[in-house]
Amino acid sequence: MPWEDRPASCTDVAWRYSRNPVIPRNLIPRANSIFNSAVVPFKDGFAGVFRCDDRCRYMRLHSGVSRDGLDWQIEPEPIRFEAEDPELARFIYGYDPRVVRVEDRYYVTWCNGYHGPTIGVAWTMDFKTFHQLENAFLPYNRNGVLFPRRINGRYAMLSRPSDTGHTPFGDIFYSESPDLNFWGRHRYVMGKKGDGWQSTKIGAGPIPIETPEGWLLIYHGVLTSCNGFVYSAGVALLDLEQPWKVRYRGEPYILSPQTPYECMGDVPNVVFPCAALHDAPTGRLAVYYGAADTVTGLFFARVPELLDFVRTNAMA
Ligand code: BMA
Repeated sequence: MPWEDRPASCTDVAWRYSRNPVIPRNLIPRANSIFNSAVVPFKDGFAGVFRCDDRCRYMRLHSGVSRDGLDWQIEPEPIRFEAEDPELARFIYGYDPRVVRVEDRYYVTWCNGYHGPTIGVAWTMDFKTFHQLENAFLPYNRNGVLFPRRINGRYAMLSRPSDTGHTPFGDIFYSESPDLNFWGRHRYVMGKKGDGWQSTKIGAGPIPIETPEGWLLIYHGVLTSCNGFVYSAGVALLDLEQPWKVRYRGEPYILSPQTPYECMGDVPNVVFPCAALHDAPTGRLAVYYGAADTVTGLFFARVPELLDFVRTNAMA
């Protein structure tokens, strides 16, 4: 998987790939921007689902593959989800995908247009054919993030109920399903907090990472500045068997928009993590994030250091 050691000059818990952005905005023809995208290990390399906004500024999802996680071949044509029910098959828009392997298949969740944004769900075995399931929730909802295994026998998902627009609020909830069709047993996980980087709204980022101490969750938090929203990333640790219980939540962010490609673009001042590759034996973590709603960046961290960070920087 992609990896660079922390530069000698850096004391932060997360550090950027030296050749960011890892995916430029124009990697495929007719793309306006490629960001907020998700990747997983696949065969002897990697595969992913990418948010590509086109030059009509329609929000589309494209599949892609890579041998090294750095150099990507993204399909120039958007994914055509297969759905038996024509009600579901009519694709309106899709954005901010997450991808996870659960048991024998790969699941994609995304923000799916259905009378407003809600959480679309599909599965694939080969990243070529995608079978769409029912939307998980009623509109309006965003940031649907599946856990990588069943918890207490049920599929589990984090999500963030929202509104039709650029939602000025937002808390993370947990839901369960016996079959990925019917979702319920909704539980509150956590909401906006304090006066700082996560004081307006929050949303789950990459698939939660299982550790002996709990689920490590990287999430985004939003500050409303006099000049608009600022999106940063932070970490929390959720209970392993009851993930709606927050064990620790870090007070400082781990990444905020600071480089030119994070501060300048179609939407300035945004870092928006959607995927993480984890090498359990070494603790290495490579996190893919959207930058300024324009390009895709990569940052690195070590899971044991993030666990230490969340404990020693926990909020009351
Ligand atoms: C959110 C989503 C994201 C986007 C972010 C910043 O509401 O639309 O796709 O990255 O706003 O514009």
